Amino acid sequence: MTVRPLILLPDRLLREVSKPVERVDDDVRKFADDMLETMYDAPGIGLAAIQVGEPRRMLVLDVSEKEEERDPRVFINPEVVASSDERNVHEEGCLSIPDYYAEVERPSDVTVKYIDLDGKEQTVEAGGILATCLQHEIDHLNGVLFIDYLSRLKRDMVVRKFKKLARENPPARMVG
Ligand code: GNR
Ligand code: NI
Repeated sequence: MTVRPLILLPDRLLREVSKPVERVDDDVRKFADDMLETMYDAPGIGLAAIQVGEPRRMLVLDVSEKEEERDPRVFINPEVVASSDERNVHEEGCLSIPDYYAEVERPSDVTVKYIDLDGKEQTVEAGGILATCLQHEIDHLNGVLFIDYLSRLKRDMVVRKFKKLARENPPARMVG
């Protein structure tokens, strides 16, 4: 297992629409392991593949309350097939937008269809933080970020701040 570097705003990769996983093989399972290790290392409660630079429709999450009782979950080709009219507001953050948090309103409950690591189709009915996190991650697979739900003023302020940070700290490059 390997912790992979995180892609940060304003990297354009975060705006890519990820591609469906064609078959669940050892490469996919190994990549899911790397994603989980990267998520726990960060630490975060969810991670989409594009956040480590791979435009595949895969996400991992662990919304367990206690750190000792890990509950790693992997969702391949996930799709929201139903969402509640009821909405709730939750404070969100994103590993690709470090140290910025804002309230986002989303459907409180969603039904998500996905493929598991055995290649089997599954359905989960999610509420609470699981529903919020699944929607946040599935948005990443479509190139959507939580700041897209904020006012244009707030979003532009965040994007400008991260552009400035990127100018001041250009990414280290491999040499040789
Ligand atoms: O670690 C994370 N916490 C979080 C909190 C509220 C709503 C969504 C999230 S997901 C985030 C990790 C991340 O950026 N996943 O894409
Ligand atoms: Ni995120």
